[in-house]
Amino acid sequence: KKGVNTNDFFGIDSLLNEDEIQVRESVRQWVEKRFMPVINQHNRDATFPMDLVPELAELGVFGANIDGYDCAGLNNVAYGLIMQELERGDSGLRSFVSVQGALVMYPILAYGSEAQKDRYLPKLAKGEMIGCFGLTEPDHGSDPGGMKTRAKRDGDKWILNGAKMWITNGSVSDIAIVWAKDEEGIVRGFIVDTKTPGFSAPEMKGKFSLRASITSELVLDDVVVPDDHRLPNVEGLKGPLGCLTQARYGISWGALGAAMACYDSSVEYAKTRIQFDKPLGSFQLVQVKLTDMLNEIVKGQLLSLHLGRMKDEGTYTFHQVSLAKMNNVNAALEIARSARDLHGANGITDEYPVIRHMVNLETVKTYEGTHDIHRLIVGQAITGISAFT
Ligand code: TGC
Ligand code: FAD
Repeated sequence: KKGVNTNDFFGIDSLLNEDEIQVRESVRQWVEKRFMPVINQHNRDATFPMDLVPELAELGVFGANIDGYDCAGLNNVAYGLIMQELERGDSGLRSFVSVQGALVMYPILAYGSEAQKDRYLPKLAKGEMIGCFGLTEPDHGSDPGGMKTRAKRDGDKWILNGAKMWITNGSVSDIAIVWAKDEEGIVRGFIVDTKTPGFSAPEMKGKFSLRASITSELVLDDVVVPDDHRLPNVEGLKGPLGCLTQARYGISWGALGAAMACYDSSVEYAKTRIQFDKPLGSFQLVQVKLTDMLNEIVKGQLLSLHLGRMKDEGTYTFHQVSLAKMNNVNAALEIARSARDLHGANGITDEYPVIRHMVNLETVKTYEGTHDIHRLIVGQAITGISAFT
């Protein structure tokens, strides 16, 4: 007997327009054809396939929800579907694209001068320039407001000193968006050319998660930055936090892509792996596992889709984004763990994608605000009381 097609179990495609579906399919096909054949080797070697950057740019995925500046100008649902399909491949691939778009292009678009937008956005869209986002520090992760990195004004220049840690793409970037406090303690954003003397970005080694992604420290030792490289239109912590809202939105979709890859592999495995003379999928406990996976995927899709529509209308809040990131990443991690279990011993090898997604999702649960930080952000929305101060 055949089961029903669970690719779109809840008919959610009927809520998407043709353009959205087409974008999703073209990115899915690209990931399948160009990325899947190389991901295992990159994951083993702890490298990112930089040679694919021009093709990603050609696909239009960098800053895809930005209008103008050679960007694709897609709506936020199409953008989310891109994140989903990239992370169906690997969280490191989605990370590369979401840092470039949500954490580098977005702050330039939202807080930059016209000259900065003209100078950087088209090159970032075409992948001719790569950027990173430096907020986290060795001693300040969940509490970026405590950052120690300093920017001291010196005429029409600023002198930056400090260190950032866990910075995606730091070692392969041409520019870094660096957040630092000025002498009055006001957080400001700077576009730092990574070739500037005093700037270095040593790669961090030894990761067991997000291996196919470059993670670096940023060291700033008397780095001189002209004032026209400061982002003029924002000050305070809401600057970097506003960027995180963009990236967290994309992650809420992306995590579902990783979950779908684990679910698809599990369905196939359950149908073909025979134990006790029967396919695994005939056992009730295994069916329940598959049902729980599909259940969470469908709920997460509806959450992100509605959030995307509200984002397009401009009616969403960052608390809603926190809830979606929190829920979908947690669900994806549970799905990946369950899928790993269902694959038995095979589930610990990279012949199947599940263990790679599972360990990647441990990072996704931590970065862009940990699961518990998002619970507290929502808790603050509920009670009106901050658990942080
Ligand atoms: P708090 O007083 O709550 O807020 C300061 C100001 O910011 C505003 N705000 C936001 N604005 C936009 N979006 C958000 N998500 C915002 N959250 C807060 C807030 O309204 C306030 O504005 P104003 O006008 O009153 O000044 O600040 P707090 O210090 O108490 O913050 C606490 C907390 C926990 C919410 C915040 O610091 C936080 O989110 N912590 C988590 C840190 C984090 O997510 N770091 C991520 C680093 S980047 C990264 O991980 C990239 S991974 C990329 C990849 O590879 O994909
Ligand atoms: P901590 O803040 O030390 O948290 C440790 C634990 O304590 C967590 O469980 C947390 O939930 C809990 N905790 C903390 N505060 C509270 C509280 N008030 N109440 C209850 N529990 C609490 N950052 C960037 O700026 N740019 C990047 O590109 C970037 N890329 C990353 C890539 C990778 C692979 C990783 C792993 C991280 C990356 N990060 C990046 C950093 C990431 O955002 C931080 O790791 C994250 O914000 C958490 O900070 P932390 O690791 O210092 O953990």
